[in-house]
Amino acid sequence: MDFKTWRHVFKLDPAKEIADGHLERICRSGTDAILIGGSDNVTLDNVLHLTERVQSYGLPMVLEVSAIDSVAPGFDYYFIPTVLNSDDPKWIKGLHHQAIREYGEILDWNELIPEGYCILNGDCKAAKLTGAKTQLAADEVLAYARLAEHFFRLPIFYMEYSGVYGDMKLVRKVKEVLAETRLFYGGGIDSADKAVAALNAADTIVVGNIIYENIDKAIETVEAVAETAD
Ligand code: 1GP
Repeated sequence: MDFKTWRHVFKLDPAKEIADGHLERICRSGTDAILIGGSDNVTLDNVLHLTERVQSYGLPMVLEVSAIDSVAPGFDYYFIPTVLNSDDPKWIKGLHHQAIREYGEILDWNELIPEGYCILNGDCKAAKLTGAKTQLAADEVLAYARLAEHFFRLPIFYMEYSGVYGDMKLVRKVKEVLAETRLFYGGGIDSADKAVAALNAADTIVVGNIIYENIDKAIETVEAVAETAD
């Protein structure tokens, strides 16, 4: 199992309710992995509860860590965001330093995958929480991508439009400047067409909100990706 081959990922928010039947459809949809993460009200309890429910389907599971006290065992990977376009060091390396200070001796470094986040929707919770500077010109975004790949050597660069569908022209441009670093795109994918267009621009697409709004549409995004050649 290698996250570098994933093309479609569902992101489940531990703070949101999901019925068993819907969860089953998500986990049996053919998606490459389940990412568990959110920006609000993520607790150890709700992470553990959701993990337990997802585990039985045997899919690759990732915890995207947003708070140190909600880290649970049992995941294949722990994705650790560093928000490149925040000016608050806490979100770039502060919480990370704190966590390593506490758990550095027992961490399995092979399970930790740092993600260079570039948050591009100023209205989303993550942008507000981290004070991300989202009004960026294309060359600023490209410079963050290059910073991620060539300076920090991050395995993932994540263009996060959470809640809105992003600028695919810009996503494509970013893809052109990345070679080793994998480009994740997330935000506003709520149909087969948008899923295909986003996958044509990025390496991996992340589908979140629509799971809770329209489960049929969510499933369509996986089917559409499956029909697209790798
Ligand atoms: C959110 O990037 C993901 O972190 C997915 O975005 O919820 O808008 O699908 P949506």
